[in-house]
Amino acid sequence: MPRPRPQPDHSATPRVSPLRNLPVEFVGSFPDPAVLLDPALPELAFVGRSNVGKSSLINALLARRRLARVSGTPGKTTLINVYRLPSFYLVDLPGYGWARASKKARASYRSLVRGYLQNRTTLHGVVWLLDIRHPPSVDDREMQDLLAEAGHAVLAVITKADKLGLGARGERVRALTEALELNDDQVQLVSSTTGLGIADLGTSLLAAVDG
Ligand SMILES: Nc1nc2c(ncn2[C@@H]2O[C@H](COP(=O)(O)OP(=O)(O)OP(=O)(O)O)[C@@H](O)[C@H]2O)c(=O)[nH]1
Ligand SMILES: [Mg+2]
Repeated sequence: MPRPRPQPDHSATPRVSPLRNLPVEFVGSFPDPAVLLDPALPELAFVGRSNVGKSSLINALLARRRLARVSGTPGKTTLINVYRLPSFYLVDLPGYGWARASKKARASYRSLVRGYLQNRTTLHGVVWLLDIRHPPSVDDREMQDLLAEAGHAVLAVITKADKLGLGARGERVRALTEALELNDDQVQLVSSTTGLGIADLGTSLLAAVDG
């Protein structure tokens, strides 16, 4: 039987991220969730399990290849990394759920991320990343509770779409949306590798800091 020919992935046709032409500057890496940023501007925080693709997504949104450090080794980032755009900050929080982390490292992670998400008055929205291939983990559930408690606007971003075929993608997005009790308009599918969804996400982020 002839095998079906691979179809071009039209859904991945890149449009341009509106963040790509904005000047951006790395502000620094901070251990203190109460760090004062000068000037005080709205912040958008990126959270998700280690290796989910946070740093890759920040690079894709800003169209900078190596601004945020992408690591093959999970659990390396234990600090809050801050990037300044003209009218807001992007904040790359350390990833959770690194299996080999020590008890002490986990506790310090928790207090850093909790402290940041619970007390930050300049935080305008949270971008919560989930890998398309995995059901929500125990740590994802803990983050879900923390986000609900903190009451921030949350945009769930499902990452690494390119790892699955088109049919499987739709199914996984539906399953994750349902499992995490999200609204459809809170969910954005992306691939930092192909550019899928990056322009739409950039548009949503700009709206979140402007609104
Ligand atoms: N195929 C594919 N791989 C990706 C994508 N995004 C990230 N990756 C890969 O996933 C791995 C982890 O990516 P990072 O961006 O470092 O993930 P992170 O969430 O910042 O990880 P930590 O900083 O350790 O929490 C790297 O090997 C990336 O190249 C994607 O959209 N598609
Ligand atoms: Mg990272």
